[in-house]
Amino acid sequence: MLIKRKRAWDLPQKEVTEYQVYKNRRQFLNTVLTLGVASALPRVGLAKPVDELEVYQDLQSSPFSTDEKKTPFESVTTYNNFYEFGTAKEAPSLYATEFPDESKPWRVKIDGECDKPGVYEYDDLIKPFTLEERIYRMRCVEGWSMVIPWVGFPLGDLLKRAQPNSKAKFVEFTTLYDPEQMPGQRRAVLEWPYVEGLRIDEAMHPLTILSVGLYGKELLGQNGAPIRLVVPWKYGFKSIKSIVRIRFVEDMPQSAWMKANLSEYGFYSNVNPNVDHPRWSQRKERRIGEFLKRETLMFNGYGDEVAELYTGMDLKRHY
Ligand SMILES: Nc1nc2c(c(=O)[nH]1)N[C@H]1C(S)=C(S)[C@@H](COP(=O)(O)O)O[C@H]1N2
Ligand SMILES: [Mo]
Repeated sequence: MLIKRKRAWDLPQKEVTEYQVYKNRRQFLNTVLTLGVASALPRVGLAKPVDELEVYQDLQSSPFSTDEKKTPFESVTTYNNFYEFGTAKEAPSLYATEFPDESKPWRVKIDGECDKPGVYEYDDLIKPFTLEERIYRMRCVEGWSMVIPWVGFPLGDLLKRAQPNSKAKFVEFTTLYDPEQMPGQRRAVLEWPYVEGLRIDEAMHPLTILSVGLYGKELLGQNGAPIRLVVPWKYGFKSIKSIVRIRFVEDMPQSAWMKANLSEYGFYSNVNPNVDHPRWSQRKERRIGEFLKRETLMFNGYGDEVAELYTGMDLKRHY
């Protein structure tokens, strides 16, 4: 499944161009940083060269993919929210360049209300699954959106193997806690580690994936390497990055954002143009790279697939 490819000439021309743009920007940033402009800032390393990223071969395509124009690789990898590396959009691409530390094994614990809990090495965790490309819209609660070609597999396939029991009503996800690698965790921006949660039926829904890559290659640190959640009908903050624990629980998990401000960030956080954020409207959004705003779609345009999960629920109350 995975083949290391380091030659740009193996890649389709369009992607080569995107890489070139990306690399030029990296070089620029590295020059700026070497000149000491940002010398007071922690852990500035050289980015893993993009043409050394692992390339996934033979990805299965998916009927869930959109054919909308993809947001360029450069934007997807330099305009990020990953508060563990700082709150500025460019901070993750600047400070996650050596993340995750390859000398430390990445393990994911699966536990809680299930019959087959376990701790898996990253490779063993993903080995059983066929990787697909899923081109999804992503809508951030802040009012911008992208179209991202993820690589991943349905979360439900992994959850089923753990055999959740009848008490498993929710699934809780936890990001790595390691302030040495994640300088943002040295400041109390959120309660660390970042935690998110889904109802079990949301977690089992075929649109919900664990992602291990984008644009056909392994994830960069800034996008939540080596493995992150993607839930395309919910605001982006539900799609928790760099996961180390997946736990089946009976009670609704308290996410990092609920703890930070429950009146602004609820548990469900379904994309909904009719429910405003207390401080701004959610009617419209700016697709990164576009000038005019677009209408925000109910469930981010995935209503045909997911609306039935919420039958009978007042989505203004369960925001
Ligand atoms: N651990 C963790 N996961 C996170 C975040 C974060 O700060 N920490 N930010 C979230 C937000 S607000 C968004 S919009 C998406 C952004 O994903 P991307 O940078 O890969 O586009 O990641 C989400 N997952
Ligand atoms: Mo977000």
